[in-house]
Amino acid sequence: MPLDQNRTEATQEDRNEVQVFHSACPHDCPSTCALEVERLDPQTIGRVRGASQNTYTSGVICAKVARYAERVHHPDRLTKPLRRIGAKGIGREAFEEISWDEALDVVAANLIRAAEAHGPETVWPYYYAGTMGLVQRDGINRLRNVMGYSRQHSTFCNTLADAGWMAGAGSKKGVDPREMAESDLIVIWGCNPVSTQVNVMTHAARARKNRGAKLVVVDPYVTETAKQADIHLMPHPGTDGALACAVMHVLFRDGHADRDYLEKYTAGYAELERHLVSRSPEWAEAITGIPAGEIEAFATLYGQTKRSYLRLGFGFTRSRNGAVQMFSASCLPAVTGAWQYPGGGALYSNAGIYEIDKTLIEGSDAVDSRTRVLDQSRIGPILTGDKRDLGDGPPITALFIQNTNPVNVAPDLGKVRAGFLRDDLFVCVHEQFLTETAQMADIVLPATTFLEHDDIYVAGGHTHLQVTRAVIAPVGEARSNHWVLGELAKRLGAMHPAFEMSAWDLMDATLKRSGYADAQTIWEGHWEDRVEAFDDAHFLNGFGHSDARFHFMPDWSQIGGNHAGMPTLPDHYDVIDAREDEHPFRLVTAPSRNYLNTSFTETATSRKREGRPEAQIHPEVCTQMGLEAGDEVRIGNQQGSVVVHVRPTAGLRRSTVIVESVWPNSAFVEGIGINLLVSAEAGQPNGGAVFHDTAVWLKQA
Ligand SMILES: Nc1nc2c(c(=O)[nH]1)N[C@H]1C(S)=C(S)[C@@H](COP(=O)(O)OP(=O)(O)OC[C@H]3O[C@@H](n4cnc5c(=O)[nH]c(N)nc54)[C@H](O)[C@@H]3O)O[C@H]1N2
Ligand SMILES: Nc1nc2c(c(=O)[nH]1)N[C@H]1C(S)=C(S)[C@@H](COP(=O)(O)OP(=O)(O)OC[C@H]3O[C@@H](n4cnc5c(=O)[nH]c(N)nc54)[C@H](O)[C@@H]3O)O[C@H]1N2
Ligand code: SF4
Ligand SMILES: [Mo]
Repeated sequence: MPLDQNRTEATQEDRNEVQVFHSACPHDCPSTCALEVERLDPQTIGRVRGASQNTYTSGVICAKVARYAERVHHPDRLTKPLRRIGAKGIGREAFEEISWDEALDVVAANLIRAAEAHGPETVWPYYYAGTMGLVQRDGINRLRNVMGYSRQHSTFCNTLADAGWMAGAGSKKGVDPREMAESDLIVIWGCNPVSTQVNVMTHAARARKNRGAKLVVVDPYVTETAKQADIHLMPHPGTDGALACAVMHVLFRDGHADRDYLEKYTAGYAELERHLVSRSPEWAEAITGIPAGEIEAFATLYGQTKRSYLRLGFGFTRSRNGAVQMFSASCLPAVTGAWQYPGGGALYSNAGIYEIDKTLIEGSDAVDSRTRVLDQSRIGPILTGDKRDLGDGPPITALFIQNTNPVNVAPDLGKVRAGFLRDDLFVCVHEQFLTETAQMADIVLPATTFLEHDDIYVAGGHTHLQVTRAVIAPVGEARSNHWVLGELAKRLGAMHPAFEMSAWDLMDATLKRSGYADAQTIWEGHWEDRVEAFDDAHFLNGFGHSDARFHFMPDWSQIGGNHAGMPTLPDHYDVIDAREDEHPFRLVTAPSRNYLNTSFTETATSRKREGRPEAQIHPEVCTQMGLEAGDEVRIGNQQGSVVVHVRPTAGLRRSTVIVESVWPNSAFVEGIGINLLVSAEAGQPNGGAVFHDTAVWLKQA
């Protein structure tokens, strides 16, 4: 049993026998914090703290995970399998408890029946990153691949950002975030770490304290992160490409470009320099709304500071032009040569450094490349039969869902909801809580949390791989994703060695075949730091492309098929959902601080701190429209309209509206959430949801 082995490392805190266990935060957050979890007894956890020994986490975690006991031991945790006997979407009263055997038999029978009627592609195992553990998150792909079910292009989150970063740098890695402590200028671009990855602020604070480093934030509104900045640049959403070009215009114009570096490490800089001549700060002001003088001042500071660190987030990539936005910003350190210096360069994600062989976990040896691939963000159009997605293939008639809550988080919610309400659709949801997606299910299965199962975690935001074991016994009859997949495999006749293995053995085998130490060894040490040597992390041994250079003229066709019209150099790519007379505002649905996507929307303390869904609107716009704080406002576009309460906020441009997310639909005045307005159109060149790219109108409700 994992618990007995875990006990060997527990430190006896006091005579109450409170024991402290190592764990790692599984939530979909780049910080992947190393945790110390108090166990009060074999069923119960106490406080959760950040591991002080881990030099990235450095003892700091967000408030919502510090009070994780509230979530693990929540009275609304699902503890038994449920069968729906009432209407969809009305809540717990529509369900009755059943046994695990019965539940699994019903699920298997329905998947078999659907596949017999329409072929296996009619089944869509649908998942995302509710847990980031490799075994519990990605194991669903093994069932999919062995059974020939529809494949999934996972596009909720990092597809656009990845495309943009890979275009220039060619490798998904960057400078160790701990090196921020050695920077003189930290630029937090399109992310809000005070809310979304708190540890970035720890390391930025060190640089400010030790070196007097300046902090610049690029964000369309005054976030809690922007409040801490020395300079806050406030672009119209979706215009960062123009900002980046104007900064580079100044860098070349004023002699801040490092020509030796450009010659040695980059390709296309002569074309870039010519192209930038017309991209002046005045040109960018007209597009971004940022005064040319502010752009000049930032560009000069950036150009004069060798140790400049860009922390590039996801926020500015959640837009139709998101890949070009990320690519354009990522060009800056290649122009100044900041990559050469300690504390200099950039980080978007370090996901590329771990090199885990997931063949066993995902059953990638069983993939049939002819099986269709469906875009997860287009679940609304897909469930409502859009031929652009389905072609001549079968409709989706069965969904098996783990680790995601699409009825809240997916774009084009009207279609998502209509799809889930179809009578001919069988839905099984494996969840920790009766989310609004689970409420649409025919069968609901109770899931363990990370404190009740074993797993491996890598991190985009730092360089540690972590191995964890269950700290407490499963709550009620909750079972892990891995266990459920194994039980379904038996009933479906799915054959793969990993279905026969325990999660721990699968972790161990995966680590070994990836060239790591065994699971036990890493678990005993809590983590393995995969930090690269300076020259590798700073790309001084070359960038990721075959010519080892940073590309100012990317080949977008290498990244995705939908590349027509994309600019050949960094630029403002004008394909966003533009403001016009009918839709004079741009809506950004940025993450809220006390929720993590929709996780924690079930906990009372998070809900209390967040209050209710609100639209942040410029006070002058409120006055013009006769809106006061707390009034209801209707926000709409061609997809529909949503009613929320008004919060007048001076910290944004008049044409920007912010609705922090992701709330359950039921929290909104009319029972439908903000993603009703978000388009399911896929960003270029490789897809990606466009959560912050929506032109809207406002009306008094
Ligand atoms: N408006 C708006 N919409 C957005 C975004 C936005 O910024 N604005 N952000 C988008 C982004 S970036 C993302 S990543 C998506 C994320 O959206 P979701 O994928 O829905 O996000 P999570 O809340 O992280 O996780 C979903 C569920 O996983 C469950 N879960 C956690 N661990 C386990 C487990 O071990 N087993 C099982 N079976 N279930 C588990 C949790 O209980 C939770 O309900 O939302 C997107 N939607
Ligand atoms: N508390 C909390 N933490 C989270 C999450 C959460 O929901 N809540 N979600 C988790 C997940 S799944 C993810 S992917 C990460 C996301 O973490 P981030 O990268 O921080 O989040 P984003 O949605 O990408 O938005 C970040 C910021 O981008 C800004 N933004 C939007 N459009 C633009 C633009 O065009 N230009 C610029 N410069 N900025 C823009 C928004 O106003 C917002 O302040 O956070 C994770 N951590
Ligand atoms: S900051 Fe992110 S990784 Fe760290 S505890 Fe909070 S949600 Fe988890
Ligand atoms: Mo995400």
